[in-house]
Amino acid sequence: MALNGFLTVLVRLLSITIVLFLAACGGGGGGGGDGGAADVPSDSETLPPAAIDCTPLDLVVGEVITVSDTAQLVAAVTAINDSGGNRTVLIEDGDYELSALLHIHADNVVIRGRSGNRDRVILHGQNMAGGLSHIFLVAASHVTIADLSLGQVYYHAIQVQGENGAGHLRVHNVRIFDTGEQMLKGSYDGETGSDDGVVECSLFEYTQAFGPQYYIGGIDVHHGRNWVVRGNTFKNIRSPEDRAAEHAIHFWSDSETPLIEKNRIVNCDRGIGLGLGTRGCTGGLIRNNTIYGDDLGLNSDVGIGLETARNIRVYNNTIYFAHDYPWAIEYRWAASTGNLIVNNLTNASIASRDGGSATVRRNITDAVADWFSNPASGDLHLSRTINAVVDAGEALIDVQEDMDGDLRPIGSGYDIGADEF
Ligand SMILES: [Ca+2]
Ligand SMILES: [Ca+2]
Repeated sequence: MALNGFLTVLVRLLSITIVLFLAACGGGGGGGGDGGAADVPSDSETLPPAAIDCTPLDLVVGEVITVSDTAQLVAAVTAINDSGGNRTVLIEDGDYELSALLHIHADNVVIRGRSGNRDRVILHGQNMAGGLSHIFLVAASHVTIADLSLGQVYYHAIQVQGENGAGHLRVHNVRIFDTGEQMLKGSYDGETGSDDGVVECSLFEYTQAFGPQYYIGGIDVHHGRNWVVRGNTFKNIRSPEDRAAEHAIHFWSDSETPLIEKNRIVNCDRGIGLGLGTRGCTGGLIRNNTIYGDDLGLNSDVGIGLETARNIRVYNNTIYFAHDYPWAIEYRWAASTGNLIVNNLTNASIASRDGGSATVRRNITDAVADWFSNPASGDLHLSRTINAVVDAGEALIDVQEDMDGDLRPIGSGYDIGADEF
């Protein structure tokens, strides 16, 4: 067993080396699209595949403070700030209604539910129309929030303030629900944003079929670099008004190199966005995500949108619309260049708009519902062997796994879309 595992890894490494060698020699790739080989992004090495461990976090930093009511929680955060950080707060199961936000401005802090069951540790305000503005306002580095639920606020459940030096936020196994604006906000001052965030294994949802207004979104980061967003679910982030909501996952205002993988997006107006208008994003990898939209949205919009986006890789995503928005993936504006869109499975077009350019190949854009296990619930696993899809993709060094963490075959036999069948 151990030897087999070792040999598998060895064979993989050798194969990767060969693929890299071939790529370096210009041996990879078919034709098509309006980009060129010179535009191929070169930062593959910085984004290795990584297994996602969604079990409750077993992380402690410094002294541990355990709290079991709101007053103790507020006092613990004050004590952490006063002591200069390096502390852990463990929150017992319970309902914690806050009347003021929790402002964290000391570094190296862990705040997490003690039981590990996020549904049993609920920090909340009054409602989306008033009362509490945030749960957490983070102006510090290396703050971890895990294993709890956050909701019922006027603005954001978490705001990480790049303008105040915040970076290395980690959000793990958190449920965020019913916020008046974007659920997790990364803010900036025009120059300095928050970098190196990790958001994983979390659920972002409105508990009703629509949010409270159009100015809502899931993760909304301005000017952030090197974020990782993986293994999350986003539901019902959509506008009740005649204007679309922001994306479930959105990096813009000169963000750089996000890794967005294995997320499931269901019934959100817009799925994943890199850039918007002239406020762009450079670098980044979007792989193995699934996006489903039913026909109830009032403003159903793009699945993956690249705007003023450069050198983005969009690989092996599956997008199915039950609504009639025409473009599953779009790359928009003349400033969008060097993008690579390969092995995606959709039932709507992949299209340039307003002069955007990309290399587009090996995608399928005419999927039908019964190819998928249970599209109405957002489950876009393949239901059976679809000949057009299975073993029909291009082997990609950046996509060694699928949405489930199953290894993809070496060299050839890649399936198109997020699920290796
Ligand atoms: Ca296969
Ligand atoms: Ca699979």
